[in-house]
Amino acid sequence: MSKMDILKAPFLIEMVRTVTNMYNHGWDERNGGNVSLMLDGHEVEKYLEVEKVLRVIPTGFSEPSLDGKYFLVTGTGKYFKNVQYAPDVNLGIVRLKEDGSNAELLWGFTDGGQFTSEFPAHMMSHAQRLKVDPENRVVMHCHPANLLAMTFVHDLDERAFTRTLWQMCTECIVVFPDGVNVLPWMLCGTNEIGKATAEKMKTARLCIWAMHGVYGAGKDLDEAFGLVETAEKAAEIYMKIAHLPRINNMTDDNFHQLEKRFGVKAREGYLN
Ligand code: 2HA
Ligand code: ZN
Repeated sequence: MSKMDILKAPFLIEMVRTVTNMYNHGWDERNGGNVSLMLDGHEVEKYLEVEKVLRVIPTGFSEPSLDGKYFLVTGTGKYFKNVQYAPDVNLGIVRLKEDGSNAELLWGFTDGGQFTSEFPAHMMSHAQRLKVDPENRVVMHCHPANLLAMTFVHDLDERAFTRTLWQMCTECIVVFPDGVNVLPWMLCGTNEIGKATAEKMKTARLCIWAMHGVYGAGKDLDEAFGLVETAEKAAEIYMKIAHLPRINNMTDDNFHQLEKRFGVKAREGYLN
């Protein structure tokens, strides 16, 4: 059966649009940031001969629950700025095998490149999110300036950090009632930060990497993007007001009203 043009695949178009938008928001300078989207094997088969493996790339970790899963992922050293002009160079489609210790390249990375250096953090986060939310498909990492700035001047305690963000925009508690988790500074690109990030993904879809950036997860690219966008907006407001006298505040009573109105439940113990 002849295959359809993968450049017209809705998942590919959406990925290109999303990383372009992330770049345009200033979240992904140079080669900063990385995104992975889990694909349905049957969907991939419409576009690719899935038996045709171009290369096998060792991953350096084991994640048995993802064995056989397909991912569209951004490449290491690649600039989000350039993805729209050369998706086949800057993106790749891989299928994990041998308990996730190897990745079969099925499409992309045509210059001989490979997936993001943060592949361990992405895959471990996917595995963890799928345990708590079977609908999860996306893990997104980027460097939004205000969230990053906030990690220099705000207590990194997760409850305190979350409550501050919630207080900055009415909609925050509705968009991320599970709050944000925070990792202290750690060396990026390692299995250690991958494991630590995945552990944080048990209880929230957002994980801040102090002095580095943020991880977001969601059921699709829009949801993950919107999550990061909302948290970053809140951080922006915080950075505008943190040094000014505070005259008005959102209260815990306001939060309880929002919970009721929008049918969300704030993270256990995070409201007074
Ligand atoms: O270079 O953002 O964390 C991509 C990154 C590493
Ligand atoms: Zn980064």
